[in-house]
Amino acid sequence: MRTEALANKRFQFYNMGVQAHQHIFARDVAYGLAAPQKWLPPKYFYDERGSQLYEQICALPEYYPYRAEREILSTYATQIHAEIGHLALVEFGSGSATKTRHLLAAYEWAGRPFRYCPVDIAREILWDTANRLLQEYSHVEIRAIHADFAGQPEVIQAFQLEKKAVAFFGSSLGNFTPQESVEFLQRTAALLGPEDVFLLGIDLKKSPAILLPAYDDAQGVTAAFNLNVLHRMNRELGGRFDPQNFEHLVLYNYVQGCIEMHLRSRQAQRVPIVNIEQVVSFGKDETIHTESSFKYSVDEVRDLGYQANLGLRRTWFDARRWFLLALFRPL
Ligand code: AVJ
Repeated sequence: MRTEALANKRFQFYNMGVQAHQHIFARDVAYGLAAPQKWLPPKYFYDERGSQLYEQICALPEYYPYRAEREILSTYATQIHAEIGHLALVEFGSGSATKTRHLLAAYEWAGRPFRYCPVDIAREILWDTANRLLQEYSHVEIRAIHADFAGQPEVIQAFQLEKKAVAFFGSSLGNFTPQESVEFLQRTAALLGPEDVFLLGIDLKKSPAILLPAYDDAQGVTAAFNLNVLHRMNRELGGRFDPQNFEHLVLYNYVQGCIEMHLRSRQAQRVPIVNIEQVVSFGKDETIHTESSFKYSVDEVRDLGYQANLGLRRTWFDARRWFLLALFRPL
């Protein structure tokens, strides 16, 4: 871990395990593309271009989850802040923190110093966002961690916080399988003290007539977001993918209760990836499964919590009840 020495006393930036990223990306690609159902971890969407595309997705008319959660955070910021009680706010997958701002504003209005501790895999966005927040909020003190927290929520121990509220917004938990979600929550719960809280923003089950367009928008931004991972493999791993030879595919998996995104090969083709000394063969219509986005019911969310020794204490919804913000406390 390296802490960058910065003049600003209100700001600390930690880099954790970032040097190894390229090596891990190569390993994950080699492993995923050798499987019978080819797949890639969705976290690799978020290079600089991918992060920008995700911001664009959030502005799409079809992509309701972002606005639904923002509605909840803006409508109930004061209530949520009162419930949390000015604890240091740790956020997994903070991104540009635009929704979180509503909650941070409630902290700021309290007129007392507070600590915001964002954790994200996208370095540029994390850095820029932290700097912007420092300018906007005079009472905020920021400690940021650049890390891949997915398999290791323990990275937040670097913050050395006695009491904290840990937030996981944006329905990002939905990218984990239910089994991975329970494990992530268990390991996160193990980091919580008796007075700490866990805040989870999660997308709820609803008709595929609403879900499918949210992941297959008319402007093709989500398609570009999906295809961007091919560009990333070309750039970072010497891949020879022609993105024109793949198409964006979205389906709702009723059995598992998740949206699935795939990249479908338009033709039979062989694609070299130089840096991993592999040639990947595709049949016509064969897919790479690039993302699952699990949708939950309120009961399923409560049950997820129980399995991790977290008790559901408060729920907040948007007006359409499409999205849930859940507050848990250790049991
Ligand atoms: C960032 C995980 C919330 O699953 O809705 C958006 C990512 N993928 N459009 C989601 C995403 C395609 C998103 N999360």
